[in-house]
Amino acid sequence: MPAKEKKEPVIGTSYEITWCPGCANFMILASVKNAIGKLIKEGFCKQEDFAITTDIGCNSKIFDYINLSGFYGLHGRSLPTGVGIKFGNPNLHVLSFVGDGGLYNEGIEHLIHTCRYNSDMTLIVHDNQSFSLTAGQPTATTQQGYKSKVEPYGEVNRPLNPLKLVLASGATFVARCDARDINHTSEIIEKAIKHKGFAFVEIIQDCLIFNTEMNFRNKLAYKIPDNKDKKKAESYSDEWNYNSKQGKIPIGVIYQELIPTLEENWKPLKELIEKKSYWKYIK
Ligand SMILES: Cc1ncc(C[n+]2csc(CCOP(=O)(O)OP(=O)(O)O)c2C)c(N)n1
Repeated sequence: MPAKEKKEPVIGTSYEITWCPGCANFMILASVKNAIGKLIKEGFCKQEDFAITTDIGCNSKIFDYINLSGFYGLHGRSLPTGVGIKFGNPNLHVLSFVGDGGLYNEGIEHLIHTCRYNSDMTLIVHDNQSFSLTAGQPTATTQQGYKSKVEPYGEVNRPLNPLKLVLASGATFVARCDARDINHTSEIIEKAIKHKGFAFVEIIQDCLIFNTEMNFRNKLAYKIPDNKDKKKAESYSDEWNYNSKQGKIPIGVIYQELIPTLEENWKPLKELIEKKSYWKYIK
């Protein structure tokens, strides 16, 4: 008898991709598809065990290009939508996608609280340091001096350092990747999905149309070994302030710790995990 052939999981879709030609989102899509495909093939979980949520923006078009169930949400609300899915079925592996504008401006409160909750899910941030879909307004991670139609004299405010924010807010997995390095990004996404708790993965990406002066930050990037020391994580986070194209940008797992998750701490959800079940309508 011929050995039963294992069907390859189909992670992509046949929808026309409408990102600009050469956009770094293509690379992020490839990394995500590689990571999910590998996890399914190695038996970590099935395709139907994943759910995705997105925001609004160039990044969020990814919703149409990944063959997974999910919810295409509102601007700034990808994370609470993901947490909501976890409350409905804590056994799902939820991946939330968002841009720097959606996360660090519109929805920053959700970031702080989800870190604090330690919900067992993965957040993938497409950080191009600009509100790109709406023509390049500055976000909270945009460098000072960036000139756009809304700020012809240049951005006046200092950028936020999101890594320091999530560490201070209690994130249990903090990673940074460079979109151009598809294999490395894929490995980090895999680790993030396997992490028990809230995994924050920031992907630095170029935008070919807006805020182009920050492109090629990958030249400053260097890989670090997985780190579990909080003090070291803080010092990695301090190495780059999002404001300059000088210095070095550490990429890799900046911090990881294991503590009980929101779902484990909340009795009814823990019971659903134990029963491998979800809320059902009871008459
Ligand atoms: C509440 C709300 N505010 C503003 C908008 C308009 N809007 C749609 S997409 C977008 C920019 C998204 O930028 P970002 O989140 O950085 O993602 P990118 O397009 O760069 O991937 C904005 C401001 C909106 N749809 N909803």
